[in-house]
Amino acid sequence: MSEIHYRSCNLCEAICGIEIKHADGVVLSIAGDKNDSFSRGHICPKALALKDIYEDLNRLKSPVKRIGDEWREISWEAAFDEIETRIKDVQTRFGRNAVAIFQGNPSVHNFGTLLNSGDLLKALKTQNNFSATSVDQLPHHFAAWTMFGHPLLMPIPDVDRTDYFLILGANPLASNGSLMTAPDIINRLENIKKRGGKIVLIDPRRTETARVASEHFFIKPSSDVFLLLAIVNTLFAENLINPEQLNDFTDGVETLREISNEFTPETAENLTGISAVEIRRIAIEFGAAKSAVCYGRMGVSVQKFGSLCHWLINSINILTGNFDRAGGAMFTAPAFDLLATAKSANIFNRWQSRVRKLPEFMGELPVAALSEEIATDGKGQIKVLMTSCGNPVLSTPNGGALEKALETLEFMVSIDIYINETTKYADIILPPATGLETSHYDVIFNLFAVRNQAKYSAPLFPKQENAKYDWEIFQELSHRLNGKDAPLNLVPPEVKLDFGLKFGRYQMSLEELRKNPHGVDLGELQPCLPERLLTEDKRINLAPALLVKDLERLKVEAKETDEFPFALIGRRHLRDNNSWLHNSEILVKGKNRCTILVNRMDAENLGFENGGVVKVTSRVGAVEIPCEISDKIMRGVVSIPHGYGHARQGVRLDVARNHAGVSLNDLTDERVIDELTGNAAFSNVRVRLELM
Ligand SMILES: Nc1nc2c(c(=O)[nH]1)N[C@H]1C(S)=C(S)[C@@H](COP(=O)(O)OP(=O)(O)OC[C@H]3O[C@@H](n4cnc5c(=O)[nH]c(N)nc54)[C@H](O)[C@@H]3O)O[C@H]1N2
Ligand SMILES: Nc1nc2c(c(=O)[nH]1)N[C@H]1C(S)=C(S)[C@@H](COP(=O)(O)OP(=O)(O)OC[C@H]3O[C@@H](n4cnc5c(=O)[nH]c(N)nc54)[C@H](O)[C@@H]3O)O[C@H]1N2
Ligand code: SF4
Ligand SMILES: [Mo]
Repeated sequence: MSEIHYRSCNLCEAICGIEIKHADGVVLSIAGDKNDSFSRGHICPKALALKDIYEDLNRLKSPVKRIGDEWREISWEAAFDEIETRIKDVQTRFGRNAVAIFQGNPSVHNFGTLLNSGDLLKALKTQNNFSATSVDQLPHHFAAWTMFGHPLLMPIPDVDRTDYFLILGANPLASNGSLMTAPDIINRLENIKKRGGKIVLIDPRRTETARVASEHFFIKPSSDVFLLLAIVNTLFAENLINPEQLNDFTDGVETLREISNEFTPETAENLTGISAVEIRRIAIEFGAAKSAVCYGRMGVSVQKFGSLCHWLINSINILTGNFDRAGGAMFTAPAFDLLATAKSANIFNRWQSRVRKLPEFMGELPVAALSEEIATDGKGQIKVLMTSCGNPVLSTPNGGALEKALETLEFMVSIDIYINETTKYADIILPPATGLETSHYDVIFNLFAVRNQAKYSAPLFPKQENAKYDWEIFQELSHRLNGKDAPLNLVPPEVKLDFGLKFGRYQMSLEELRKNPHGVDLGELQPCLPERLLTEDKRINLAPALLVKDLERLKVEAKETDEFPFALIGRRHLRDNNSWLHNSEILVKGKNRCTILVNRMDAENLGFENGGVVKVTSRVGAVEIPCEISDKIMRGVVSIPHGYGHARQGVRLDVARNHAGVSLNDLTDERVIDELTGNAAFSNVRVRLELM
């Protein structure tokens, strides 16, 4: 007899409700849950991979220890004993900072890791704390912290009610929405147009999302800051400034007027490739729309001026009165609120990375500094690395340099389910129970969702005998590193969750959520300012000093040398998920997706043909990759997806090996960053192309 299980898919930020038919421990089918109050039956092909992950023969089920090129299964006790001894030894000899940690993307899709990571960091007491944040959304956090008082207080586009959606550097039709949890995004976007609204997309590639956009404009990679400044300039010039209800608690409008004075649409035209006439029209339509929201994501975050971009995006919403009101950018009111007890604090530049002096933010250092911190001798050098839920060899800039550095570590431990491009360097891998074996509540993405909602999913299958959850591993490691003699008292994340729900604004409980496996809808986003602000003075700062000062960097023109005439950008495909779902046959089958997109005219000039192998060279490395000629990419720009490169020796991913591709991050440059925050600048990596 088959049974039905309802849960949320935890693979991306959309948290779609899924319906799983299963019998005798085997998944029979996975479909969208039509009764999920939020996702309304929507899923994407990746959800099917949950079955593959569960059944994957390459997935580790027991701790393993590397002895030369061999992996030997060891007991949890032996693994923890060795990790404890080795870490404490290095800390004694070289100090706390000699032990570093990197936490990757799936950490935020697992409330067990998320609610326990703080304790592990406290136990490690290291300033060498790295995560995927600094190859992703650090500039969003920086803008939120400087303007609204807390890095997690990020405004979300109210897509369900807006009349004008201006999107920069996001491709929700492939990514399913990011820092905008909006399952079934395609229908939410289509509905904007159905109500007579407009979607305008700015992207160097005519992406999947361009298909639903009313207008698409190519933009030269990394030039968005000039477009945004020109929009602000036009809003002032055309008297479209009207912060309305925000006036009472917003500072800095005049500073923005002065700043934007010199950045006219005419100056932006050459720099961006978008005509002054169009820039002016976009600004005027935005300012005049009944409601409008400007939203930018990865494409404007991972660039040299990422923080400036996110500051200006927020500013455009505020200046036009499209903030904290329906159809604009709004704050959420989640049932479990990570901000419930949050306070404003100085969380920037309290320490710097040792070698390049990159600034700390939120207790973290930029991961662009990781390889040099391992490879450069001296006091404070990293000797031990712990990774959890991450594959930085494939996901951080100049992965090749990191690989070399990992080989020199004294000790490395990875909490991960696979032996992949990064974890193959570990001495010990601790594999947690994952996916369908875990419970799920989204403590992060409900904070960034376009509707308030709450949903808890119980595990579908019990974890295997002797297996441990991520949170159990975290608690054991914290306990041992804290050196406590008392026995370890494991506390499931459900305890914190229940507490947070009960004392939260809706006074819910875990029990109530268990009774509602399709989720509980808590309504549309509501105006909440100034109460929700976390700045000390409860005011919005439209002109934070750190960002205003950073404008000085714009004066230094980027040189496009003849040596590297092309701008390289990344891309995501609906059936990829960063570096780690290529071991699912169902997701990788079909046409090779790891190609370089080259504009048709550029290809003609260079004599490239479809499918021909192209050598791509940057300052840091070279790869050879098949060419895909396209009209959908701007001239002078080429694109390669990230997350591939599985042919490396020693990787145990049998399916992925047959779809290996090359790693984009063998070309990206750890020295090219948003200098204000240290976030990696993956957009506009300079490269040259040669026919092989
Ligand atoms: N050039 C370029 N580089 C990029 C990007 C880009 O656009 N361009 N995107 C960046 C972005 S936005 C991100 S978020 C990063 C992502 O990069 P990373 O943060 O490094 O994460 P993934 O590549 O998703 O790798 C996830 C790892 O977690 C493991 N894992 C999966 N489930 C679990 C689990 O339940 N528990 C544990 N412990 N481990 C698990 C997988 O086996 C895998 O090793 O990549 C970044 N890198
Ligand atoms: N299918 C799938 N879904 C995913 C992921 C995945 O790997 N696969 N990853 C998840 C993660 S970790 C994240 S962070 C999100 C990311 O979510 P999104 O940001 O929506 O996804 P991207 O595809 O990276 O979109 C970035 C867009 O910016 C464009 N771009 C590049 N450079 C520039 C520039 O200089 N200016 C402008 N205006 N645009 C530029 C790119 O062409 C691309 O279309 O997706 C999440 N969802
Ligand atoms: S969009 Fe796909 S991967 Fe993301 S949560 Fe929904 S089903 Fe899962
Ligand atoms: Mo990400």
